[in-house]
Amino acid sequence: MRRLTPSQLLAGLDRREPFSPEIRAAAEAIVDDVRRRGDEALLEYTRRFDAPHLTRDELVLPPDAPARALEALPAPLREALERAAARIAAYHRRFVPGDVAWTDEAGNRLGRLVRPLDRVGIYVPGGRAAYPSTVLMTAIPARLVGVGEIVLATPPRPDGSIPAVVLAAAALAGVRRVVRAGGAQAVAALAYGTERVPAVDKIVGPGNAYVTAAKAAVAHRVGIDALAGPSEIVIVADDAADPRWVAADLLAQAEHDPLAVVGCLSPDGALLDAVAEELRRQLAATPRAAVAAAAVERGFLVATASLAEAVELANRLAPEHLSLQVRDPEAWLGRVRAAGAVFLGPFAPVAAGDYAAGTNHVLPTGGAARHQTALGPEAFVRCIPFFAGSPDGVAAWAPAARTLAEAEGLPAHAASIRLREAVGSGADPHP
Ligand code: HSO
Ligand code: ZN
Repeated sequence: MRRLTPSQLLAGLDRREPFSPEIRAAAEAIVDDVRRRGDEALLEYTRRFDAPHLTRDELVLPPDAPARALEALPAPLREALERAAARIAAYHRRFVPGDVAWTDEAGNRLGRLVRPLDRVGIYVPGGRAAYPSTVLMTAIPARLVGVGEIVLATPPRPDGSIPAVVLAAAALAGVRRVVRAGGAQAVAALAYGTERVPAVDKIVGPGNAYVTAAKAAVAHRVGIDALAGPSEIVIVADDAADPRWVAADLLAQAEHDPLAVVGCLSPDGALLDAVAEELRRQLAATPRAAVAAAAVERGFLVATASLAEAVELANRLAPEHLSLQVRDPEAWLGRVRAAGAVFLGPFAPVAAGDYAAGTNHVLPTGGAARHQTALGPEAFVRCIPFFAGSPDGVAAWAPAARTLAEAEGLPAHAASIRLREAVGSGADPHP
């Protein structure tokens, strides 16, 4: 870990672009190709990058595959998925938006309809890891608002298979259509549709740089969630924090990615020393040391003048995960202005939120928490404003609207308004 002062930390914030120009070009070429050649291109790329012997008919799994995987899953794993799913659903249910309508003082009706998206694509990363938790985090909020269909895309393993635990999570979350494809080719198929893959309205879920670049390339056509970068954790700690627990939480984030951003801010220099020592110890013993070491090396320990300064610094970073391991975390919560998600106290490790606390783990990274929100039910709806005027209500809006139309030099606007004013006042609108 690097020891930095607060100003060094802010000056050296090397928040990288989520993808390089080379990756952008490669992803765009794949997107174009899949757009033009459909399943044929999708299959070619899937064979080249993931499963060499996959056939065209295997691109999409039979609709009962998730349910069968769930049936066959060992009970402890099934129960863990069910427990996590129940907690995620219970959390997100509270944020399901609904229609709002009212009548103003003049008798006009106003409001906003909320309608679920028809079809959503969720991208679940593959590679060496399997992320059933990401299936739950993306599909459950979509289901809660009534999305018509969820299409899951995930890269197959070399033998063409999809991990059973991913399929089982899909079944629990109500997903029946699973596409065996990943990378930019999967994003393109979801965005444009192919013979076997239906086009969706929005694509969500984290992926590697190619996936992210492909999402950016199709963003004019479908909705996308945040452009995900490497995982991040910032821990604000005081002398009440246990350095072993702080180090463990830093390491848990570091094992995601050599580029993960991990850091601890504290007014207590002795605590920072202890965290550094613990990290060395735990890193030596952790199975994923090869991945974690790089992130830890680039990580930061920052001594601040006060706890208030540490929290303020965290706001400036707007990290994906903010962990407050301080004496009275709730008292500091009010000062948090920008973070993907906040974890309070020693018994709220970020890993709780990764799986089963209930909060979502698809969170804005790279400082996007300054303007973006964790994935949730709101991400899967359209909000449609409506206005229903009445003759008596015209006086409340028409003079102001007509005056502004005239000021903008739009006489046809003004004329359309005047017709309504004439009825409202009882004068003949067609003299
Ligand atoms: N910490 C990751 C989510 C995750 N962790 C999935 C384990 N599985 C999000 O930054
Ligand atoms: Zn994680």
